[in-house]
Amino acid sequence: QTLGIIGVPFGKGQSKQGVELAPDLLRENKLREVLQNGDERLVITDYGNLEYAVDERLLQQQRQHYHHIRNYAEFMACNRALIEQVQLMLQKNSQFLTIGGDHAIGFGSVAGHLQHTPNLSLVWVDAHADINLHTTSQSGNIHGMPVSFLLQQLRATWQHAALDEIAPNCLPKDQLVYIGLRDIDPYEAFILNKFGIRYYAMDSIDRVGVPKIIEMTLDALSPQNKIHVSFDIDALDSNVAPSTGTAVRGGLTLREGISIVEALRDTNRVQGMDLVEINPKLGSESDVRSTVESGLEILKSMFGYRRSGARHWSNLDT
Ligand code: DIR
Ligand code: MN
Ligand code: MN
Ligand code: MN
Repeated sequence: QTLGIIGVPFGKGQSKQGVELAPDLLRENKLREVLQNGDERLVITDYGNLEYAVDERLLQQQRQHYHHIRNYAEFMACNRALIEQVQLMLQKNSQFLTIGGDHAIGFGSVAGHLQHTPNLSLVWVDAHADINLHTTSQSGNIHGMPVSFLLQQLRATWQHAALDEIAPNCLPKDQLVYIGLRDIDPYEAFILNKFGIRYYAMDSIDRVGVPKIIEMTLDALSPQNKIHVSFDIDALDSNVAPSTGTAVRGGLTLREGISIVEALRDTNRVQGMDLVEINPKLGSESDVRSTVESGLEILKSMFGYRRSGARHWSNLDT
């Protein structure tokens, strides 16, 4: 069992300062120890924080086609580097963890995963659908758009982004499931419904509960596929994760979040995970502390200690 970790201190997918501090803050708060949990069979390699450089071609794409959304060139440069980094981590490790930064990096993390493992399913745990197009976004913030770069059925809307060059493998819409949604933009609702994308918003969770939601999620995804879990901390209720840029009340309890992650882990098919949108510059000191603690609990449930105390190891190949 080997786990590669990359920090991606990218905050230009939205406009609040602070998300870029999260990777180092989690490290300072014993990220490694939490994941390791005294089990020497887990070998953790921390690759540090991702670096990237913007080039003239991206600036030109931005000027010509994407000037109405913020920081397109930086977004692409960062994700291009992340796509390479994820593939590198998967050549050397059985699993990887990407720590944001804002959710704009969900594009590069999942796209890199898809280039290594084309048969991939994606579970996007979030208050938001993050599926805006450059033509539908009301905010201009790219952290509200990463899913549209990933989906086969939507990437034509990014025709000037050269996606077929940087990430030829993409995700079919039936291999995506959302959990936790409760703040969907009107155009996003249109897209979700038009394409029949599966999403379990908070009202579904209220009606049938997390175990049933997980059962339906796993029924929908190809059983042979590896799984990528992209976890936006704002999926959790703002009382347990207040320090995040777009907190929405009425979210998952910490226990529901842990349940979701444990159940996905128990499939032994999770090969990659993201944890994004923790912003230590928002809220009080105790808000930050509880948000970081909640994030660490979520990560622990995926890679570290189980509440049952059981330690069955997955048979994921390197
Ligand atoms: C909104 C908010 N849908 C947007 N998105 C957020 O800006 O496109 N995503 N906060 O995490
Ligand atoms: Mn998100
Ligand atoms: Mn969100
Ligand atoms: Mn967000």
